Order: sequence, then C-alpha cells, then structure tokens
Amino acid sequence: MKVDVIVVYVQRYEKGHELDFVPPLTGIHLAAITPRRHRVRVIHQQLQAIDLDTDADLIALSFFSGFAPEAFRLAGLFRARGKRVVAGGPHVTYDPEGTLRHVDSVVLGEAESVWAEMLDDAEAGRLQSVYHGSPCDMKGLPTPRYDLLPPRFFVPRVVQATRGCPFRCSFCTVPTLNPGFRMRPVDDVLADVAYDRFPHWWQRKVVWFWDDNLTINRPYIKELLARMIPLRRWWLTQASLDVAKDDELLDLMEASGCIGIFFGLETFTAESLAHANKRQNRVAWYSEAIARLHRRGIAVMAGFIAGFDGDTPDSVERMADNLYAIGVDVPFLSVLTPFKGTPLYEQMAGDGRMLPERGWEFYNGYNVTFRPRAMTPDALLTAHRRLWRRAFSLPHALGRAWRGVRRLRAGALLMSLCMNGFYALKALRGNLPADMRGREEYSDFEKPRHGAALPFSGGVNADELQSAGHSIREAATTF
Ligand code: B12
Ligand code: SF4
Repeated sequence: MKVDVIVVYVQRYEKGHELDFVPPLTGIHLAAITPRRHRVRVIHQQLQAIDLDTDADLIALSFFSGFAPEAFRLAGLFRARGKRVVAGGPHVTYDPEGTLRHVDSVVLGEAESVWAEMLDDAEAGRLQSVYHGSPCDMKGLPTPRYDLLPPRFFVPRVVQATRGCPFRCSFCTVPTLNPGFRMRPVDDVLADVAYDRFPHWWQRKVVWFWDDNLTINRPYIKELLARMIPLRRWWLTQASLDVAKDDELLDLMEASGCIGIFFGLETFTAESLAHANKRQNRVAWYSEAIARLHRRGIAVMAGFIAGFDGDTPDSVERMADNLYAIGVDVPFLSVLTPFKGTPLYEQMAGDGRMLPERGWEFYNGYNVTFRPRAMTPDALLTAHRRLWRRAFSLPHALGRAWRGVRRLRAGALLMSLCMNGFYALKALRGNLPADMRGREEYSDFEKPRHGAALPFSGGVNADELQSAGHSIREAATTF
C-alpha cells in the first residue's frame, strides 16, 4: 500500500519563517515504524507543497490543536478525491469525536502498538474508526527516516530517548499523553546519535533531543551521556531545573558536548507559578541555575508563558527585562493555551472561561482562547506582542549574543547567535506571531465544543505506570 504521512502546519508568523530550523520527529518516526512492504512518503507542510493528486492509497495526518482546521480542510479535499484519511497526535487523542467528523479513522495515544494493524486493516478495506494505542515499551524503536526529510531543515537529526515527565504542570498534556517515564535502551539511542548521512558538518555534529524531560532519571542519563562522549556530538534538550544541582551530571553534560538546555521557567510571579502547578520551579533559583550552566559553557533556552491568573499586562511586558536580567540566552514566549486533556482546560472550561467563538486555529500558542483573570483577551494579546517585540529588540538580542561570546562554548554560541539572529530579524521585519483574528480561511469550520474534557486513559498499564512513577519520584527528590 502507498501511504503519505502529512505533518500539517499553519504559519504561526505574519510573514512566514526566514529559516526552517529543526524538523518534527513524528513523521519520520511513523515512517520508520511502517512495515517495509508499504511505500511511505513524509510531507512536512511547513516547507513542502501538498500533492492532492498523489497516488497514495492512504493519507495519514499528524497535527497539533492549532493546526486542526488545516488538517480538516486537507482531509475534506483528499476524501473528495476518494482517498481514505487517518489521523493521530495530541489533538486527536483528546478530541476524537471532533476529528472523526472529518477523517475515516483515528489513533488515540501512541501509535506503535496499532500502526501496523491500522495499515493492514486499511489495505483489507476494514478500517475501524478508533484504534487505542497503548504506551510503547520503547524497546527496539528504529532510527527515524532522516533520509525522507527535505534538505532545507537546518538541524535535521532529532532524536527521542525517553517519553514522559514526572511533573504535573497545569497546562501540559504530557502526563496523560505519554504516561509514566519510559526509556529507550541506550544502544538504540546511540544508533540514532551516530547516524551521520547528512551533507553538512553541523548536521552531522548536532543532535536535538525532542524529549519531554530527558535528564530526570539520573542513572539512565548518566549512562547515555558517558557513552556519547566518544561520538563528539553537540547536543540540546529540554530538562527541569534540578539538573543545575547535580555536579556529576553537569560534568557529563559538558564532556558529552551539551550546548543548550531548554527550561520551562514560564513566569516570574509566585501566584502564576502556582497557577501553572510548577512546583519544581523557584523564581529565586533561576539566576543561579542559569549561571551554573553558563559555567560549563552551556546555553540556556527558556520558555515563558503569558496569561496565568497572577498576570497583568504590566507583569507580562516586564518579563522581557526579567528574563534578560537572569541571563537567559534564547527566550521562547507563548500565550497560555488551555489544551484539552490538561487540568488547566478542566478549570477554564469548568469556570466557563473558554472563548466559544475562537476556533482551533487560535490554539497555536500565540493567540488567546480564554478569558484571563486580570485583563481582557485583547489586552493579553497586546501585552504578549509587546513582550515579544521588546525581548527580540536589537538591544536585547545583541546583548544576549554579546554575553554569549564571553560565556558560551563554541557550539552553544553558534546556536545562540543563530536563534537570536532569527528572532531579531523577525522583529526588525515586523514578522510577529500571527494574530488569528485577522485570518478568514478557517472561519467556516465548526468551533470547539467546550465542556467536561475527557482525559485520555486508553491502554495505560497501571502496574507499569506505578513502577515508573516510583522510580521517577526518587529521581525528582534530588531537586
Ligand atoms: C518536541 C516538541 C516540540 C518541538 C517540535 C515541534 C514539532 N513540530 O514536532 C518544538 C519545541 C518546536 C515544539 C513547539 C511547539 N509545541 Co510542542 N511538543 C514537543 C513534545 C515535547 C514532543 C513531541 C514529539 O516529537 N514526540 C515524539 C513523537 C514520536 O511522538 P508524537 O509526536 O506524540 O507522535 C506519536 C503519537 O502522538 C502518535 N501520532 C502522532 N501523529 C500521528 C499521526 C497518525 C496518522 C498516527 C496514526 C499517529 C500519530 O503516534 C506517534 C508515535 O507514538 C510534545 C510533548 C509530547 N510528549 O508529545 C510537545 C507538544 C506536542 N507541543 C505542544 C505545543 C502546544 C507546542 C507549541 C504550540 C508551543 C508554543 N506555545 O509555541 C509549539 C508549536 C510549534 C510548531 N511549529 O509546531 C503540545 C501540543 C498540544 C496540542 N493539543 O496541540 C504538546 C503535546 C505539549 C503540551 N503542552 O501538552 N514542540
Ligand atoms: S515539566 Fe514540562 S513536560 Fe513535564 S509536565 Fe511540566 S510542562 Fe509538561
């Protein structure tokens, strides 16, 4: 059978991207787990045209909530041409009913346990409407099909070593989407890290781990990093602040070529941290944690979110100066978004605070979908855009780059220069995050139905969860 996997995308900036940095892992992973007898292609809509006249027998769509209307539009076009369309991913998992109004079949949760069966069923003409994926044991997962990526991605080697995270931030679906904390065998991960059939030296050099919280299980990460040292890579990932307290881990990170760590710092006020349920963060600890990474030459990328109940327009705008003051090298600035499947959604929907007229295209991390507590939705959007402009203004971006010259190791500096340059160029060109209020193309789609959400629990193995949770709790007490 011929399968086209489409990783759906809707531009999140007014004028598009100047450079396509890092690809999603999902499409090339799905391709890798597709049995060899099928022909599979992966299309990244972010930079590839969609071929509606494809000869594929099955169209497989992957998408986040913010891209759902585009996925549904594509599904309609393909089905009108007689194609069968299936879908999966975080949005589908938490809104299967809404998705099934547009596609033939959905996978809820992780696909590994059901993907081959779904393909067999599609081939035999007996596609079921729902497949419940169970959390995968992570053993024997193949290397992603990097060979199927379009060459334009700057850093193509994305790797996943673990799934899950022990924390319970109110706005995050990870605890239910990827339950427990599961690790791939180190040898399997090293095979991906060693893959080097890329044309440019930096593409062979850099490894971007797309994990939820790579460093939380200390014995595992220490073994992985010790064995990565001989490969002489530069690597980046997402982690929680506890890494900064573990000198042995920091030594290994430095020795194995760590150039960047992403921390979800989210906010500077205690009230907003409480709303985020970010118990693992302490504002007073931010500067010191960042300084400890800088002492190893490692760059700190940090995520901040505007719109928690403790936020005001003023506190949102002030984040630009605060994050500069604590030494962040590359900031990522989002608008709080209550995704289905999160405690935040339960709270907002329960309190009648979701904005019913806002379609899924608003759920892209850069628009407002709910009524904030201390300001209007429009005031939150305005404050976020002011924050964004100030944080990526030339003085801030150049200041961060210059500080990097003195603090960061070569790979970290290169990364910081590229990313600060990327965002500063956007700010200079007025290429701001897109305001979906001005977009008409999806206005005809039905709006999200808000109400009691269904936390996804299909196929979770309680014993597995409990044992994973136990070991995670032990690791987390190091913080
Ligand atoms: C890596 C990552 C990123 C990376 C890469 C993004 C990308 N385009 O892939 C970066 C940092 C850029 C990023 C950005 C954002 N992200 Co992000 N990200 C993740 C993360 C941590 C891992 C995703 C991943 O690669 N997993 C590994 C792959 C192999 O698994 P997977 O994608 O889940 O796919 C599996 C199943 O879902 C399923 N599946 C998926 N698609 C399909 C399709 C078919 C047909 C089938 C059968 C199965 C299937 O099968 C796969 C194998 O099991 C997840 C958290 C998580 N645990 O999922 C959040 C997550 C996906 N991100 C999220 C969000 C909100 C964002 C942002 C909007 C944040 C923001 N405020 O800006 C942006 C959007 C940027 C963009 N351009 O798309 C949300 C999505 C929630 C939702 N309902 O939409 C998640 C779930 C985290 C959360 N907060 O809950 N993200
Ligand atoms: S620490 Fe990150 S991955 Fe873990 S629950 Fe919080 S936001 Fe999600």
